[in-house]
Amino acid sequence: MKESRGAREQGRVDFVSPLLLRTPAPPLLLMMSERNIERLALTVLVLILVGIPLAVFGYQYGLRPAWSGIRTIDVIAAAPEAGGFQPASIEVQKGEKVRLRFSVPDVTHGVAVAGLGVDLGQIDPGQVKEVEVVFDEADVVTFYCNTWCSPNHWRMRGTITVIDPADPQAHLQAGSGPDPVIQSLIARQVDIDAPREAPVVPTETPSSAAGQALIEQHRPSLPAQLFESDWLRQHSPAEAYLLLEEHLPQLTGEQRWDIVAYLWTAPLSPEDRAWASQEYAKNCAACHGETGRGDGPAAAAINAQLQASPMVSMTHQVASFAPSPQTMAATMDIYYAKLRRGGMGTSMPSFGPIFNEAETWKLVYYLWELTFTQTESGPTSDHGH
Ligand code: HEC
Ligand SMILES: [Cu+2]
Repeated sequence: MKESRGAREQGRVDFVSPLLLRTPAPPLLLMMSERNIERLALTVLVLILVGIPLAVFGYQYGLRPAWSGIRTIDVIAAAPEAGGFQPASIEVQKGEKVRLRFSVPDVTHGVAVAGLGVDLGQIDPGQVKEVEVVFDEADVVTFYCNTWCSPNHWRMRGTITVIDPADPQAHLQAGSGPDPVIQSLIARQVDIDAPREAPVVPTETPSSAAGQALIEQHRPSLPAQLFESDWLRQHSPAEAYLLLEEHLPQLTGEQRWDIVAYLWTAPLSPEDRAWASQEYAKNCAACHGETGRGDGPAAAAINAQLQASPMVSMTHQVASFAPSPQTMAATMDIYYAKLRRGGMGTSMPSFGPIFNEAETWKLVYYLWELTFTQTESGPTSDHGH
């Protein structure tokens, strides 16, 4: 009996078809035993199953980066309990183009890079998203998750250190100068965590449109401070209300609140409102609620934690921006400072590394819009009407 070559190498003959013996030049496959055909089939299958992904992988991670000349930095984006961003600190050179590629193993996250306007949107488990970026300045830039992913969500941050080879210390100085607003609060000895209680609170939803008309009508007798942005940032709505009471005793309480509502919501332009409402929805609403009433889905758990904590002197719950003795005694610069610094062990995150000064102001103005556009029947006051 004639043995096929493959079979002899295996040292045994399994089966040879009688047909084979008569075929003068049998094709390779037909010359093999059935067992070896199985082996070949298996090899081909393994090649397909492993080889193709390997080729794709090799292309993505080996060839493509090498061809494009762009360094690819792979970052796993996992919830903080599962390790957060890995790696969480990245170093790049000033002017270097890098590809940041985020993959998500656990739950949906959102990835944004502060200061660059880069927002990759939501990334679902198993999905990969990437962005090519160039950093022009020596700096320390924060990248962060902007989709609520876990109770520790706001800890999900990482940094990109941009090193200038010509000045390797430059990134250490970048953006670390004192914030003039916070300096001014300190100089005026304003404790941003202290309890606040305004003597006056609106009882109806004020109308900023009516306020604007009243301002035009009474312009000559209105105190000049109300048109100075520094004064407005450093004083509370209640203080403005009382100032109006002093200068324009003929107005009703409601009319004074209309004027205050106009002054506190006027700084926000339509474009800024669009930006701020988007960022608010992504970064704040989970705690503060969609309309700023302190009732976001994450609020209950945080409130329970705050109430149980002996450390917190002032706030025992997620802030509501509804008109109240607390909000009517708040100032724009207190909100600004809270946003930049964060709370003191209260779960209010620090947004200093994420939003720059101008962006922080937009968010602050937006909060006042939330305050003055819908009044919930809050505490009433004898000054109110
Ligand atoms: C993880 C929950 C959480 C998120 C997210 C969050 N906050 Fe807060 N925030 C709190 C808590 C709790 C307080 C109250 C304690 C405090 O003032 O530190 C607070 C307080 C504040 C205050 C101070 C209010 C006052 O009366 O002094 C401001 C302003 C504020 N948040 C704005 C924001 C903005 C804007 C965002 C989004 C960019 C945001 N917060 C995101 C939990 C959160
Ligand atoms: Cu998250």
